[in-house]
Amino acid sequence: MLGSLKEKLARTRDAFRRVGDLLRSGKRRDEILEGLEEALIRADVGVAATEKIVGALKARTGKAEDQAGLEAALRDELVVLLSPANGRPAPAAVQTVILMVGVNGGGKTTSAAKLAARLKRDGRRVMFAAADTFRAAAQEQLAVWGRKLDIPVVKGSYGADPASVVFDAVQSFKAQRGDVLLVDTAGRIHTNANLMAELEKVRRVVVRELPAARVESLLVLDATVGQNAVLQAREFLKFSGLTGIFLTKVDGTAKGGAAIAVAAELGLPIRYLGLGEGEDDIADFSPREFVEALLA
Ligand SMILES: Nc1nc2c(ncn2[C@@H]2O[C@H](COP(=O)(O)OP(=O)(O)OP(=O)(O)O)[C@@H](O)[C@H]2O)c(=O)[nH]1
Ligand SMILES: [Mg+2]
Repeated sequence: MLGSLKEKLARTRDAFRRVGDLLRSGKRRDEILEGLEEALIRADVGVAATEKIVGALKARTGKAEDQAGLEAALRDELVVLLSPANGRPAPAAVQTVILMVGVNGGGKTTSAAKLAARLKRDGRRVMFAAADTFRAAAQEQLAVWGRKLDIPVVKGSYGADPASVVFDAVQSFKAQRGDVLLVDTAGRIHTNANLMAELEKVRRVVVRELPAARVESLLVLDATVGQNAVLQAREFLKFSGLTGIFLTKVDGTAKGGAAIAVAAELGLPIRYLGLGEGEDDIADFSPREFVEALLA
């Protein structure tokens, strides 16, 4: 896994090359810390997270810190920022519902398909709810994945209330004793406030109809937009149910450093990485592995 992650992260690794070069430059500690600040910001780590990192390095490494010590400390700080405390361990439950939320084009539908393919391979009974009724083609896109992966899809009509589609999907899920229901939602409706209200309504239906189920909401964020991912995510923090992040399109972007900004500023754990357009292009996110791959 680490090998292929390193390959997929090639462009982000390039963006971090200056960080590694600086640490091994033989410069004075003060100079290194100063250069590090600029190098991290350029690598899309974001100003707030960079300040935390440099501040922590100043506080935790002694004046006489050798360079190897500084590099190890940087790795540790990155791992800490990538491991926010509110990543709740998922309680065991008979059934799980996963809501995919996020702005349009971020990768919600594709990421739902990736999770579904993997769960199915693990022997779980998986179903899709096509609750993106705002865009005419959206339900069909999920239906195409459903046919490809041989996974049932509950659809509604174009323009239907997403909560009603989810209600129907939940009934079918209960009747068929499914294990995991993946709910694809709209990335855009008329206003953001409406979208958040709509997501709350969808979640209320799930919680009411499946009180014993584990309900997760994954915020799907596109890594290629860099720091804008943080801005997009802030809007979705108004939705109460978020449990984690699915960071997509990490392959081929130099902006993967945004993962650090996203986790640090939103306080939400990154759970999965999207590494391509195919159903197998998914990796569980491990902060330590990610940092090792970046700075290897
Ligand atoms: N390279 C790459 N492309 C991805 C990844 N995830 C999704 N994509 C592509 O990004 C585009 C948008 O993905 P969708 O899954 O349709 O995004 P969405 O969030 O469902 O979009 P809307 O339904 O319009 O809101 C598609 O062309 C996907 O193939 C990824 O991890 N890597
Ligand atoms: Mg979609």
